[in-house]
Amino acid sequence: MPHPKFSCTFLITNPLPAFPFVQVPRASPGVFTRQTDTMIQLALLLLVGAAAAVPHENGKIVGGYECEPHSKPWMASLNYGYHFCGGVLINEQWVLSVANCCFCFYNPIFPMQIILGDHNLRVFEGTEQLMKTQNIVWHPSYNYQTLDYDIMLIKLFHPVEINQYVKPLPLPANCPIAGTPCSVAGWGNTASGDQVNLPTHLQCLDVPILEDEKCHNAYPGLVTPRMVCAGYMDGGRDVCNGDAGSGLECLGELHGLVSWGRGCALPGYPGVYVKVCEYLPWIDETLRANM
Ligand SMILES: [Ca+2]
Repeated sequence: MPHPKFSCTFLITNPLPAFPFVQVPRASPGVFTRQTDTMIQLALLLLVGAAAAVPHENGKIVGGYECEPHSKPWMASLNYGYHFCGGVLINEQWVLSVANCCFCFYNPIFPMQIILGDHNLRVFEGTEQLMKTQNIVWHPSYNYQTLDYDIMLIKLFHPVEINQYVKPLPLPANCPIAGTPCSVAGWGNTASGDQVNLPTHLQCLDVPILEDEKCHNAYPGLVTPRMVCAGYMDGGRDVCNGDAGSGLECLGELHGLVSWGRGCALPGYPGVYVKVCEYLPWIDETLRANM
């Protein structure tokens, strides 16, 4: 039986999570805010173009480095004229991201675009492919409070042109093993505390997969079998707001998607990622049902 297609207008009837709970989603600080607790307020702010005035959380890829340009050709920017989340190109017409990034409802006048092949967000480099979305499929079990099943698929309006700048990342053959070296990239905030410093150039960070035991100890009762931790227990290096939906690449495969965490780069609180291997049947079914 095909999974139901969830429209983002689903959000209209669902208030934003009443923060604080420990699972702070890592969508852009301009979009997701601890202080704003109703849809209406946030929608109005965005509709009047006041996204920059929305209070922000701390956030970023912390402790990373500028990626070699176009070394992550599957990297997508979910964009409303400003970057707010990441995504991963998994074939010529589909991008995988996290459900907590789905803000397509908020700005019907300027619908979400997907930008591929980018490095410097502010400068046209001739490598970018701007895509409209044809369809967005949330996981039907997505829970915005626990962030379980935090995954969504975006079908692009047209297939991309595959080249050295735009290329899909293969889905994983198996589930990730602790200690595996991985890397993650994003245009999320690079400042800490209450500062905001959105980078123009794509930032990279190398992170190992962590043992499940460490992940559960860091977030007792909050880590489901569909989540995996990656990063460093001593803090200092992590992903953060604006990096949500970015892909965790391990040995040439997509093993995770940036989902949530407590703060960013705090000692004892590593990043929590969607464990992509758990969703292979759903991805397969969804793609086949939406050919
Ligand atoms: Ca650019």
